[in-house]
Amino acid sequence: MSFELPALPYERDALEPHISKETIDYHYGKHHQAYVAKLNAALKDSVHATDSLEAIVRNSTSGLFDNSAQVWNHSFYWDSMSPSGGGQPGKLLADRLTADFGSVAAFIEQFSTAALGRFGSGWAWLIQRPDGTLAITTTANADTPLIGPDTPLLTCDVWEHAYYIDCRNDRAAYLDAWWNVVNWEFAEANANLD
Ligand code: MN3
Repeated sequence: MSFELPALPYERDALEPHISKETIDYHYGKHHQAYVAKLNAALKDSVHATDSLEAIVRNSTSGLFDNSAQVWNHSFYWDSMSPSGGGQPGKLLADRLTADFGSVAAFIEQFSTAALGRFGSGWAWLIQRPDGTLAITTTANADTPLIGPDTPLLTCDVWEHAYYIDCRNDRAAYLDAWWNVVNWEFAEANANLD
């Protein structure tokens, strides 16, 4: 079994002017594609060769983990953005963000601070703890909450390849742009807000 690059959930220019088509051409068309190719190469003759992507992420190490997790993380990242994103979350999610962070604005500020503070390459996440509370975390390199007890709701890629075309080295400017395309509906759909 081999994996294919999953389809983008929108056209490559759909996030403009916030995320450029050129960024998507490289980030999706080159970087994500390369993780898929390296995953398939690493799976040859592996005991994980017939496993699902999630199972490989949860049960592998080293290169197999790095590439499978990066394939999964990137698909989750594309879904974390939408051409109709940005603005304010729906009431259900807004109420929970307000309960756990003080306000939606406070959540956005805390998430941005965490994303800015992630040293080197990695990811910022909104997660739901097993007790139901929402929390912000960051992971390094390919690391992902998928391997732990928390449920990932939303992610922002803070590897430099996510923003160097549009923003050069300015991660803060990328984050400012990112909130204009954040997919609140995806985050809410991933959460259990009963
Ligand atoms: Mn990336």
